[in-house]
Amino acid sequence: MISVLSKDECLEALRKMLMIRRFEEACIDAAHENKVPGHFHVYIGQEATGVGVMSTLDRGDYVHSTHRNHGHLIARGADPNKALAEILGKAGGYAGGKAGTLHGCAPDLNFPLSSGIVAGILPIAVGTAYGLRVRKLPNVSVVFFGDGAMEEGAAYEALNLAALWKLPILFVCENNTAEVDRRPGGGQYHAPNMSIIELTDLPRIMGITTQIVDGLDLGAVWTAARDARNRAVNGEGPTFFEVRTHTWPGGQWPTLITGRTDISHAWTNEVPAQYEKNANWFKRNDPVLSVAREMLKLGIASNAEIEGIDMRVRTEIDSAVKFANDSPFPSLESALENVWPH
Ligand SMILES: Cc1ncc(C[n+]2csc(CCOP(=O)(O)OP(=O)(O)O)c2C)c(N)n1
Ligand SMILES: [Mg+2]
Repeated sequence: MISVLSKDECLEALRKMLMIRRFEEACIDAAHENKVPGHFHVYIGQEATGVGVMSTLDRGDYVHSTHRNHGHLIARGADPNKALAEILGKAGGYAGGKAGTLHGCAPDLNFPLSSGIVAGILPIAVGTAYGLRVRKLPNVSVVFFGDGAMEEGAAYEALNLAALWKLPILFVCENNTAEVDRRPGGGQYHAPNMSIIELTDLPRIMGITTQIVDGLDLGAVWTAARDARNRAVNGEGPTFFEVRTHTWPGGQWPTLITGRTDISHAWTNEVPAQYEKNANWFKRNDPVLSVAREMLKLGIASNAEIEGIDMRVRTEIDSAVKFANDSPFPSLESALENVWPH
């Protein structure tokens, strides 16, 4: 329930969620104009997770992500100009255009890196948590990763050490295939090779606190993350969340199969005729529309206020697109900067 947040927190959370949605739509546009080198992964459908978790964090906490990092960056407060420029490989990006989409980062926000290697980021995030412990800092390390990471050995080593040393870390496993049936080994997860039914069973037997959270419910994500952060800074060790969201019908390669988000669908409940076969997405599975509906129902914001937020977000993203397009590609000489001979 969103009512666990104050009115201002709700408005800010919706703004961030819309910012992610509009940012990703801009990335898709850029891809169709052949401006994005390589492929990329959008965060559409998972906005309440990144925003809910990030809203509970302190500036001193550290965030780590995966190949699907755009939403985490924006939720953490990254500058959309620099984030988009980075994705387009431009010099104005956070890493001067060298990191691209797969290694999204915002070092000034304690978001040091993302890893495109499935589960590769978990041991790094555990290292960060260990560093916080050694330095006796009252902060946490947070790591976002997909359900597919649970197939990888690196995930088990990371979970094991975090549990053994009771490290201050939040493992946020984003299962973006909540709609599928669960049968061991039956291809039920996005990455289909798990022999278990519940992803939380594994960390639980290691002694890690676990929770399954509905990724459409911003309030539930926020409450779970706040409690986990409190436990972690009080020395009570890690928490593992499985946050369940529904697969965005845009699929593997982003096409706007559900169209550009029309925020008025939150109150018209309309499913445009051309998207009828994805009606569930509009009615139930889109976290942006769900949160807007919840805010309307509780009287936290009016239609006009929500439209106003969206309008301001769209203006901001339009300038990010201009900034990224205008930014030059990195110079040839910069290829030799930030590299170490060995
Ligand atoms: C070690 C490794 N194996 C395979 C891949 C190729 N790969 C990229 S994304 C992906 C699926 C990951 O699924 P999941 O972790 O659930 O994340 P999602 O894309 O669903 O957010 C795979 C297999 C990779 N990047 N790294
Ligand atoms: Mg997945």
